[in-house]
Amino acid sequence: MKLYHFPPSTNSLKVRIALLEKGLEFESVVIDLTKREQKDPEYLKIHPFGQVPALDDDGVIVYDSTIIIEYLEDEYPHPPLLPADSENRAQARLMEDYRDNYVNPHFVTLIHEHRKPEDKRDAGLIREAHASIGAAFAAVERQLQGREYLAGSFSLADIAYMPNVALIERFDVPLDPDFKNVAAWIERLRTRSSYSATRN
Ligand SMILES: N[C@@H](CCC(=O)N[C@@H](CS)C(=O)NCC(=O)O)C(=O)O
Repeated sequence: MKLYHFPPSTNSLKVRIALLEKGLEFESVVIDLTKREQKDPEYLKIHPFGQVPALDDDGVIVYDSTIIIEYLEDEYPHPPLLPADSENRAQARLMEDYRDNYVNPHFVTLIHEHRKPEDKRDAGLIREAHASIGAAFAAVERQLQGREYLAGSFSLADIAYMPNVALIERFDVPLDPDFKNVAAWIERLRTRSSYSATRN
């Protein structure tokens, strides 16, 4: 199995964490986004939209982080990373979708700003991203009420947030101290051995 990825990319990291949780080995092919390698004609044969991540599983090409981790779940069902019942599976997918559309984009802003020298960063954009992340996590706080993980048991939904959780720490993103469920969940996520992938 070959993973085409860029280590600082949150969507790439989401797939790496899923591979670790599944205990699957893979060959790493780094596509350097800072050199626009994602738009190389050869790579566009793998990922037609020129993005990371993409997976080549013995000739089966899959792209888009959410679709890749669903593929992994279908193809390598043990250990299971989706709940057994339809209601919680839907909850997991809804929370993944929420992360992809309403959480991760604000982290992409932060990644771009933090890549610049400190005096060139747009403080206004960073403030706005912090505020949007804070607001987005209010929904995560509600989802975690009475649950240890987003869909009950640990699932693909939690994996989707792990790269973002690591960036909260790295970029000092302030979260409302009243988000007690989120704080406890973050501690749970940090104890998983797959979380170590966020450190390299
Ligand atoms: N929906 C896609 C989004 C992929 C995506 O936005 N990848 C970013 C890195 S996290 C990328 O390749 N950016 C470079 C580009 O779009 O040219 C997924 O989940 O895989």
